Amino acid sequence: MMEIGLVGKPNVGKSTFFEASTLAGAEIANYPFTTIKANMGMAAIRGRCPCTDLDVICSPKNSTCRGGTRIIPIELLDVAGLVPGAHSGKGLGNQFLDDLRQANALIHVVDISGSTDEEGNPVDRGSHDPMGDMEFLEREIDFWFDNIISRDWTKLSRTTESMHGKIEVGLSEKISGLGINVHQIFDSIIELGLDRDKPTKWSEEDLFSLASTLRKRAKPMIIAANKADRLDENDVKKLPEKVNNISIIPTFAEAELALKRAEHAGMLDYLPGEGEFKIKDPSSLSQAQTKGLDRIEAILNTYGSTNVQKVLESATYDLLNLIVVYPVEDEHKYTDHDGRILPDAHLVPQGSSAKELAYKVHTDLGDHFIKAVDCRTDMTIGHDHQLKNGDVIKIHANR
Ligand SMILES: Nc1nc2c(ncn2[C@@H]2O[C@H](COP(=O)(O)OP(=O)(O)O)[C@@H](O)[C@H]2O)c(=O)[nH]1
Ligand SMILES: [Mg+2]
Repeated sequence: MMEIGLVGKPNVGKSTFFEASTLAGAEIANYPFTTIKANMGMAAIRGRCPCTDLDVICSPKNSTCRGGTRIIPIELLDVAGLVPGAHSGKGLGNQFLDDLRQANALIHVVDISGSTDEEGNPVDRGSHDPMGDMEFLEREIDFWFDNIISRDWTKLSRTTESMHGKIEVGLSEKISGLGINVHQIFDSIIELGLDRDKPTKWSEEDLFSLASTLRKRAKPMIIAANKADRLDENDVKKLPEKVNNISIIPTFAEAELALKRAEHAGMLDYLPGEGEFKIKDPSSLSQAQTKGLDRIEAILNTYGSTNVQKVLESATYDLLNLIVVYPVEDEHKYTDHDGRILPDAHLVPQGSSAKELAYKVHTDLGDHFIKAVDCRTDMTIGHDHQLKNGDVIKIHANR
């Protein structure tokens, strides 16, 4: 399953974002290092369910459907706060960084209101420049990658050179588990213009550049500019769309969590990502609750949503370029062998072929792939046909 890591210094709202997205019990408190152990939970992204177009009533298995919107689970990891120096162990930093090995993408949660210093201690609003946090975090993760790559580098580079081996292969074995494949390593080496035949000649700076390049490929990042409610509307609107090619989305994690909790308690109807909610029984609310919900309503009216869902979906669809496809066994009824209609939603990289989908469903199905059928059009498609978002696919295999 796809995994996204929430990273950032302490006290920026990671656990709030996490709980709002998962409604699990991550601790929320106003001091650093509340979250000592990495916390994994199930969040969800939305996709358009084919049931509407195909005019069927679906019976999903690995996901759910709410009125034609498919809710697809993803894993979310709440990593404890990282401080400058984390890669060298400061604040238990390298333990926390190791939690990110499996992550496909990172959400960097920043306190955009500037009311936490670089260690995460509360300070006057606006007295800390959040732009500095963006740089430090990337650098920490680069250093973490660099530490892993540089460990026993002399040995690896010498052995590879003397055996006329491929350095990208040796490296990929060395850093297996970081979610980087041999092609990405090869491409990065070429991009940096490093001599593949002479890895013993690579300098420390070369290795650091390689670490940084690999990190950007393996752990693409999006910024949640959180606590945006503590900024003036004009300042929020003035936020750049990107910094160093990293997208920035203002978020209101606290408001999202309040809505989720109220929804959970049966006080209101609210669908994550939507720009409105409906209070079930206004007369049952306390004055404080009414006031709180009024504030949240003002946020939704101004910004369209709390943007928590938007960040998760942007990470999935824009950053990782994934699409959702629906493999089925019966191409006319769109069912699996149990008769469930449109059972599974699979997230696959844009450009994936029908055969790659077959492998994702089951190794056997990939090994014995003959052809596939696009169930929406009834057209036969070959093994290298590129899938589109929302495709419903029947795979024919030799058994
Ligand atoms: N104003 C405001 N405060 C927030 C927001 N998100 C989180 N907080 C507060 O920031 C503090 C730290 O949040 P927490 O989630 O524990 O941060 P973490 O250390 O990064 O996990 C808590 O007091 C939260 O209520 C937000 O969107 N707006
Ligand atoms: Mg936390």
